Amino acid sequence: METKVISSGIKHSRLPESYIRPESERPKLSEVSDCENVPVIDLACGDRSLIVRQIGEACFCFGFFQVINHGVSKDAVEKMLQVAKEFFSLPVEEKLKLYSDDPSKTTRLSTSFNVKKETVHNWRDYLRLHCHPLEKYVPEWPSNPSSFKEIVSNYCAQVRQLGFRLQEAIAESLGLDKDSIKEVLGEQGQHMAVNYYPPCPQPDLTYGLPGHTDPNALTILLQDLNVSGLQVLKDGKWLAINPLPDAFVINIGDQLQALSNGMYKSVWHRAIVNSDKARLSVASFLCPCDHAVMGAPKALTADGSPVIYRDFTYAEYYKKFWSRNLDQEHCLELFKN
Ligand SMILES: O=C(O)CCC(=O)C(=O)O
Repeated sequence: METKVISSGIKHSRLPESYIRPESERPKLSEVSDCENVPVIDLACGDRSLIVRQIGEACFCFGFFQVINHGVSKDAVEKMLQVAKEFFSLPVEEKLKLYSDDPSKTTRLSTSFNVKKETVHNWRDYLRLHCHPLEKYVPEWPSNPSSFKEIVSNYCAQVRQLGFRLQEAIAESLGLDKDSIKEVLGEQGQHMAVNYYPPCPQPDLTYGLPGHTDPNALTILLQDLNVSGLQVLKDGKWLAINPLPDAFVINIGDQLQALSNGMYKSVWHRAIVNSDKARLSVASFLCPCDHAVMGAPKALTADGSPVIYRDFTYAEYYKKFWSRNLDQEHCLELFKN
């Protein structure tokens, strides 16, 4: 029986045709090496200027970094991963009650990326939730597992605070006032993608998620400790980011690239799948409010540097992003001056 999702318990011995990438677009896994120098930043090191400097260097050179001693409790993280596993282990009929391929729905289980737009699918199911304000969205979240709402709300609230601390340090690293980025982004939305990548019969022919950048401001990614799969593009080469205990991977999103006038890179990243283990990741996205206007702060162009992107609202950007396929040209290119 065909189902709409791939976490259906059905074992595939061959990759279905609709997931097979053309030869030139395949992940070429034998050419990927481990990233040996991932910036790992200790947020509790007690030296604020060191943290700001390390974050600035990481955003400039990599567009991503990992943080440890980040203030999100171990208990919250462990419970988040556990309840996510329990959700994806539910009978497929139960999960399908939440299924939708409409990106405008604020709570939905879906598969691949944008099934109605794409020509080749990705080996991923995901639960996508809007998370702020919690009291607005929690009532529509899954009530099975019964602990889901409480565990995920607690995790979201802690991750949000971490995101704000990082945005302050990022602003300072650009030589701006610490609150300036938060002020531009307004009352930030928060979304979560709980990604589930079942074992895949032919991982070299497909992706969990193909190379993309994130359309939001900042992404806080929790990786399953036991299974790697995240890769980032650095100097034209894909590098594997192996999970580090008690760490989050932080990605600069497209909006911070625009706000930094292109100085900080919205990093290209992708998720690959493997043949014997399911993998889970939890991405939390901080998003500007809809009417926030993205434009380089005057302080960054006062020396006569060209303004790279035209002013646009986040609502305009987000609509454009979801009207396209994930592996097209970078959406930010469409907003260049
Ligand atoms: O699963 C991962 O490691 C990456 C997830 C991701 O890039 C996303 O959810 O946008």
